[in-house]
Amino acid sequence: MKLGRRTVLKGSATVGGTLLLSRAASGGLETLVTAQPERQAAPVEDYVPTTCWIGKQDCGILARRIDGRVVSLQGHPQHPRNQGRLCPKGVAQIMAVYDPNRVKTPLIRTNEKGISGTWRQASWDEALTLVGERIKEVRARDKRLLVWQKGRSKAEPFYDVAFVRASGATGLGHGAFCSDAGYRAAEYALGLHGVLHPDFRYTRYLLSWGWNITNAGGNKLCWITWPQLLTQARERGLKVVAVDPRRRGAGPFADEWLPVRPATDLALALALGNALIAQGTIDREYLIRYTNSPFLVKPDGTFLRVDGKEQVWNEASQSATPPDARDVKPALEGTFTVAGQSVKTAYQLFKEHVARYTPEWAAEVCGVEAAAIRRVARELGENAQIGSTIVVDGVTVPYRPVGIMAYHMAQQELGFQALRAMITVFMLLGAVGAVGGMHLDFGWKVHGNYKALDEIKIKDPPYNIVLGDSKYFPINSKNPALAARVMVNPQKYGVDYVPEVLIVHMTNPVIAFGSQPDIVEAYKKFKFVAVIDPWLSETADYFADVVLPAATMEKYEGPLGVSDPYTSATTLRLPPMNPLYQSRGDIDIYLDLCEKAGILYGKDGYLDQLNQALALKDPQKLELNAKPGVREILDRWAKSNGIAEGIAYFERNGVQVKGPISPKSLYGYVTDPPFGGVRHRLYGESLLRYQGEMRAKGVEPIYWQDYTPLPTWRTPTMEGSPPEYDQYLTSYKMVEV
Ligand SMILES: Nc1nc2c(c(=O)[nH]1)N[C@H]1C(S)=C(S)[C@@H](COP(=O)(O)OP(=O)(O)OC[C@H]3O[C@@H](n4cnc5c(=O)[nH]c(N)nc54)[C@H](O)[C@@H]3O)O[C@H]1N2
Ligand SMILES: Nc1nc2c(c(=O)[nH]1)N[C@H]1C(S)=C(S)[C@@H](COP(=O)(O)OP(=O)(O)OC[C@H]3O[C@@H](n4cnc5c(=O)[nH]c(N)nc54)[C@H](O)[C@@H]3O)O[C@H]1N2
Ligand code: SF4
Ligand SMILES: [Mo]
Repeated sequence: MKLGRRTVLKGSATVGGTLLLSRAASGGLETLVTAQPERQAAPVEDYVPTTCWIGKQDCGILARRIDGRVVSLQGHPQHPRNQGRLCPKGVAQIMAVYDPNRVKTPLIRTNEKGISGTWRQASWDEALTLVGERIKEVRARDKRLLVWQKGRSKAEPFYDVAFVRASGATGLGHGAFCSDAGYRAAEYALGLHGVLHPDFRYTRYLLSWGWNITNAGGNKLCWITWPQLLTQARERGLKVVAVDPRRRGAGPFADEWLPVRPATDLALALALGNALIAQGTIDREYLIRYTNSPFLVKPDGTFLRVDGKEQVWNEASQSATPPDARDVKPALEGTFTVAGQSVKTAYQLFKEHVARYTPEWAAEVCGVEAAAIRRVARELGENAQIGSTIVVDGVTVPYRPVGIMAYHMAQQELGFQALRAMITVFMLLGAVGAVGGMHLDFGWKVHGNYKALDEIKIKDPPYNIVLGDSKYFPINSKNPALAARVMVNPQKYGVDYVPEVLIVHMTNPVIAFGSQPDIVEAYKKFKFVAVIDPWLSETADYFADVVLPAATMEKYEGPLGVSDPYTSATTLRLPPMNPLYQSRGDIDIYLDLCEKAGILYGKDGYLDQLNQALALKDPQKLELNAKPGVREILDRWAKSNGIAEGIAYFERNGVQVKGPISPKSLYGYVTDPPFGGVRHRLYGESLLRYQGEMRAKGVEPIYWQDYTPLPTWRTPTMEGSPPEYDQYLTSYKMVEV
């Protein structure tokens, strides 16, 4: 069979940085490459850009089409996150797109809930009217009765922000089962929203701490980007130490394996801190200037304050002064007497605290030999080259080429404190935000939680279903399983209502969230459940009253930030063909659902919220009394962001690569002001305050025991299991799923 001329091929893929791509009529989009006359009879082959839909990091895709139908997928060469590659899952998603078991029309349940469903097909109008009416009815009584449960969000402004605000629903996420404890630890300690990754371009020594290198994600991303950067770093001589109960995840990419006993990572991190101090590889300058290490702490564990200001011991004047006093020379360690009371620096307390966590002690707890812990500490200390600097793109930055990748380490009972302890190791080395050091996000942006998590006002009941600001979980990640427990027994937690209507978006809580019995019991209590999903997930099968079939990759979605650590970029998901069967794009569904629920138009309606969430500027703002199409909204977003061509730019190019990220936003030491102007918290004074308030309010130790100002080891609850439970169950992702 004669195929049409390929419009995009190696070598001819770009013209002046622009891809030549055609969109045939079936996509409803303009054809940019005119077909040759002789091709008209032959099948037309072309490539259109879109974005991976099945994964987490929105890799760029060129969808190869024949006569407008997608036949295979390949990586977008200019996309910073995948640079022309796709992972096995990315290539194979075409099987999911054409899966005959997709839900093909809206479904309405015909049997009772709590068992596998029987269904009748419905029109979109009937299904959306039903869901819209239930939303309208429940909101009129009490907005708290409406819950929106999401999984991954592929268009936060449309879903998490605008829909939640317009509807007043309580929004629940899945992060509590992923890495939210790590996010909270990092936000609290350093002010950044992320968990931990290395500066791969410069790092020379990496702790791959519970990173499943050959199969899964690491911090924030899905798969391809980190392994690409890792292999390049290996070629430059990077040494990798894997800390994992399992060896296979790191495969051939690790030089050394520390087989840690599951859920003892906190103990190991504390012992590394102990060894670093013992061997003296401590970045005193960083600790004094940029952390609360020199702050003076009173015997009750709170900071010494004068006129509300924390104090340091000024070695120049031999007196307590504010940390920002002129010519101050703060002491890092020591015990001093101020106004008749004995005070210690926070670092002194840390040093005394970790003195008990020797490598020998940790060896007993984690099963890693003391000598190996000491060796790793020594190698960290040597490689960190404390005091050194390097020039990157003309900017002089401290150079500490020791890094860590840790993400799912948050997924354990002591996850919050384990991550704090890992962060502390790199604080001691001065590697936070250094060249080659420990990084957390793509750019050095201080998150609102740095302040918010330090200023929580613990309230008395009644509480909301996620127990936000409660005496039970002051630091709170809106855990859906906790909400489920609360729904099953609201009185126990001081909650005076039970939600009635649930919308489930892109998540399968019955399978993905623990504990399953709690989720199942709670879901039985919802009077009405609508599930938006391309498939009949277990959650839909057992609990949906209505299933709204979402399209897979064949839809508009975004905007999506697709920067890698060194390159800033944005993209959109574009439909390479029309939605299959009667499925529809999620955003289309929300627009119609809001209309049916009476929350689309007018002030504070969904369109008004979209204007704010997408930061649309005049003249691109949406009219508040007319329903736009999704393509039009994204077109306005693009124009509002200075892309004169609008969405057509993305339809041609797939991705907007804005260019390299400047060292001044990448490296915390040299941002203006350094580290965004916040002091890193070695010592968590507010955690101690929360503990005190929780105890005063009479809650049981299980709630407050881990609110300690310094990360503190305790034996995990599972160790108290009856002796016949003599195995550990650990989990990990697999590349093929
Ligand atoms: N192919 C594929 N890729 C994915 C995903 C997917 O489903 N499939 N999911 C994406 C998502 S949502 C995420 S969050 C990321 C996650 O990606 P990763 O952060 O790499 O997480 P896991 O695969 O869970 O791997 C965690 C590693 O921790 C080890 N481990 C288990 N228990 C312990 C312990 O107690 N201590 C230590 N030190 N190690 C332990 C496991 O053996 C495993 O090697 O992957 C993303 N990428
Ligand atoms: N058993 C188990 N539990 C886990 C994990 C695990 O590996 N195993 N990993 C944990 C982690 S790290 C995470 S992040 C969470 C993830 O858990 P979830 O957030 O529940 O994610 P998934 O299980 O991937 O479920 C996604 C659902 O969304 C549907 N879906 C897919 N694409 C779309 C779409 O475009 N639109 C809509 N509306 N729906 C779509 C899928 O059909 C599926 O039913 O689970 C956590 N819990
Ligand atoms: S790494 Fe993730 S986003 Fe990228 S192609 Fe694979 S599944 Fe898709
Ligand atoms: Mo995750």
